[in-house]
Amino acid sequence: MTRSRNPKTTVAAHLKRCGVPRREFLQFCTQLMVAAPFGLAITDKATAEEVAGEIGKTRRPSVIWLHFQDCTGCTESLLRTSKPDLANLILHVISLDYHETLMAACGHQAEAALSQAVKDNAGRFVLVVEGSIPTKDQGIYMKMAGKPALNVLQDVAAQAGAIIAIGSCASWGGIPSADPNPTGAVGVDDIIENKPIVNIPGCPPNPYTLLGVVFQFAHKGTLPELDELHRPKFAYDRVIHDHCPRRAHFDAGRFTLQYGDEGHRHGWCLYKLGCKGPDTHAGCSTRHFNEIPDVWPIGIGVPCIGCTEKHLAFRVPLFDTVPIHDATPPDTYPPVHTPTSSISAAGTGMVGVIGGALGGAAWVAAKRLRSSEEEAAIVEAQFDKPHKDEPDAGADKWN
Ligand code: FSX
Ligand code: SF4
Ligand code: F3S
Repeated sequence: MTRSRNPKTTVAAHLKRCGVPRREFLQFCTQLMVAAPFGLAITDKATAEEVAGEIGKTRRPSVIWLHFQDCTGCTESLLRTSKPDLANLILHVISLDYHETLMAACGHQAEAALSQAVKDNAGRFVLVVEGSIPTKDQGIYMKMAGKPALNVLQDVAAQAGAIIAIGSCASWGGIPSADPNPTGAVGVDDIIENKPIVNIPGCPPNPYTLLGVVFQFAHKGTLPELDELHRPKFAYDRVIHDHCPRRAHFDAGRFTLQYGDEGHRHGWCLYKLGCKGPDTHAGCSTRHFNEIPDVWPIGIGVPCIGCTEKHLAFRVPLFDTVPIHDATPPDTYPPVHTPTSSISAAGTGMVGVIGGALGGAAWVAAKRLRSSEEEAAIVEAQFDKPHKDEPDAGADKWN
């Protein structure tokens, strides 16, 4: 962890002091722009330079990260990038002030670190919650420092500026809440009220969605627009099926029927293996994991299980199919196969006329271009010439 002693340190000042090359920071900003091309105030800029300018002057956001019932996959997806420098950079741009699996401290030292981090950043830190919270039997199925984890969450959340539930477990229970849900596992918003909560479901989710929300909160004090499940719209506004590379096979009716069959080897659609892509809102089909092309479930040949949807993953059996809502049936294709016929003599003549007309139009356009260039030169010359009434007429404007 890279704990900042000065809570007012900006991202740019911290990176500079730590010797992080600006080029790496620009690459990071480019990734953020790709993850959130619209709908996020922090990336709503024309270039990565401008995004870097905005993020650079932001105070490093204080993040306190608590673990509950989880597999640590969300943390892994944040830090197991294919480029070690990037993981290092992420730990520089945010101030990760408490994270059990990344800190050296344990026992009493860890407890002291948590209360110190909360005290130092009260009212402005972002609380990231990973994992579901057990509520059955007064929450005794998970304890932290001798207290039910449920109570630790309530205490820390009361001091937070905003809360992000990272992963499907923290959003609505995830795997631990699968039937029969022995621990009474729930998501954060079933417990905490009167605090802004953003759900970033996915098992695991894309880490850039988290970073985008953290920076928007740190920079503007606002959260991005959310959908009815409190997911940021910029990352969950469309279904996987809309941008799936196997969509052409779906439309053509070419389906994998079992793992390892001919269709599977040819990369055909996985719908009949239970792919939930047509009913799952997420950006996985365009924003892959670990910065490696095709690293996402369907890219490696397994169906989407709908891990970003409350009603799908760990609720609907893996091989069950979902209803198709908005797919374009093949019979509405544009007429790409228009019937062709042999060209008649009259037709050849017509082609000649059309060709001649196009050539003529090009010649006229060239003439127009030439004359407009000439016009531009005349206008330019007039602007360059100082007006006789100007006080500094004739003076060198660039001295
Ligand atoms: Fe695991 Fe996180 Fe899944 Fe859950 O991600 S990847 S089980 S969403 O809480 O660690
Ligand atoms: Fe892709 Fe699944 Fe849709 Fe097939 S059903 S096109 S594999 S998202
Ligand atoms: Fe999850 Fe489906 Fe993406 S299973 S990771 S939403 S492809």
